[in-house]
Amino acid sequence: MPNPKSLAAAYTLARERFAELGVDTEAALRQLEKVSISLHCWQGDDVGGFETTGGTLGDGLAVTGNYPGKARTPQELRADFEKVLSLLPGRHRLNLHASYADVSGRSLGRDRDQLGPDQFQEWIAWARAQKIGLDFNQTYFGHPKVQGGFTLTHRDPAIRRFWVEHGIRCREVGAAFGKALGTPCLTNLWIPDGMKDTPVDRMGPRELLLQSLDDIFRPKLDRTHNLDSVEPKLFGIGAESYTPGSHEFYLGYAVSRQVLLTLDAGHYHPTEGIADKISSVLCFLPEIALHVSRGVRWDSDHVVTLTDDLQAIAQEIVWGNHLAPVRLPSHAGAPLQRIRIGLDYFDASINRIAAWVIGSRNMLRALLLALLAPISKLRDAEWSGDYTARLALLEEAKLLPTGAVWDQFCETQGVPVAETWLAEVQRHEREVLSKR
Ligand code: RNT
Ligand code: ZN
Repeated sequence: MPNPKSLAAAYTLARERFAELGVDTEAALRQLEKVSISLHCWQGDDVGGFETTGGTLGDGLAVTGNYPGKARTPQELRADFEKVLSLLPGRHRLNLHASYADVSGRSLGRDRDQLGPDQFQEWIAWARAQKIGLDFNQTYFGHPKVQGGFTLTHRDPAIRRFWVEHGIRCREVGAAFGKALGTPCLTNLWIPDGMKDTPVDRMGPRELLLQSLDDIFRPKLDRTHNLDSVEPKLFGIGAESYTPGSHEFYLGYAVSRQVLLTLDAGHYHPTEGIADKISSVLCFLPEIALHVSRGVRWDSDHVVTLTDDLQAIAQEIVWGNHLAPVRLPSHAGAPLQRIRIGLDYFDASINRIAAWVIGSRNMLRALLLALLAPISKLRDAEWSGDYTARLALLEEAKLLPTGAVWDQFCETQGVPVAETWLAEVQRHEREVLSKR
């Protein structure tokens, strides 16, 4: 257990040190406190969901590991998530998938093309009680109608229609979430469609996808309730050679239709990061979303760790001034949250609650590191062409006492400081998870 007196002393010294560099740690913590990350429900049960349609995971997604104690019901998943929230500073959101419809009763027998807000009433009531917002995703995997790996690009119009209906129904669910909870729901669309080997027709499936998407987005919904997003991916398991929904495809789609684009850190070639894409895309789109993930060798969706890639993403968000909502001259009305941060990974080889907590705390820590960087000095150096000073300061900043500021943040937010959250997760594992 860290000694509270030492923590307080460490923070005082850290605050002084940062002040010497022109950085106000108190202001940084006030900004960090307002950050709301959309936490992915699917870390809690290995992307299983609660349907009974007979599909199994696959379709480009793979979860490895069989650590005991996974959530088997909506009740267990909600309880686990509450535990996660209790270990994180700040107020965050939950990101649901359509396959997590709460089927206790009413919705039995409803297929994905018939879902509606009714199948999510328990989630809405719970989110309201927790005072958190919900985000949503269409589920285009783990279902018998994902045939040959095709959904919205299937050659059979009846299959495409089924999935178009699903797309529309989910947008309606998203709007119901947003309306009920008073915070817009991001409804994010990703499909697994693709080909294992070299196609001879690359255009055909893309034309079908374009048509299907236009059909899905045709019904106009109130943007204060629902925001639509599309998520590109360059490859997947069993789709190594061709993906109709590539980056260029969806970039063009998002810009021309003014929907959001979701950049997933694992969806590009292994050395290609998403950090540098953010400012490019924001020149053409008012708002985007992120799926912060960690691919190891491929889009393996490992728990987010405090890597250079993660820090580069956080720096773009913070140094680009995208942490808080802003008013854009081109957009009248309410200020826009230009970047919505979400997490996307699933590790079943370790305690799933710990996996959630580690990744979420790392996202916050990466933001804190960026908030505490001596950015005005760095900008001065860059703008005056002094790249020696820029490099020197960037490297010196890496060992500044950020940890003491993070501990202070956890302490004042009333959540476990430093590694002490782990003991709580271990206790919970002994008392709850191990009995499942
Ligand atoms: C898949 C996409 C997608 C999913 C989730 C479950 O490659 O990243 O976002 O991970 O929707
Ligand atoms: Zn993703």
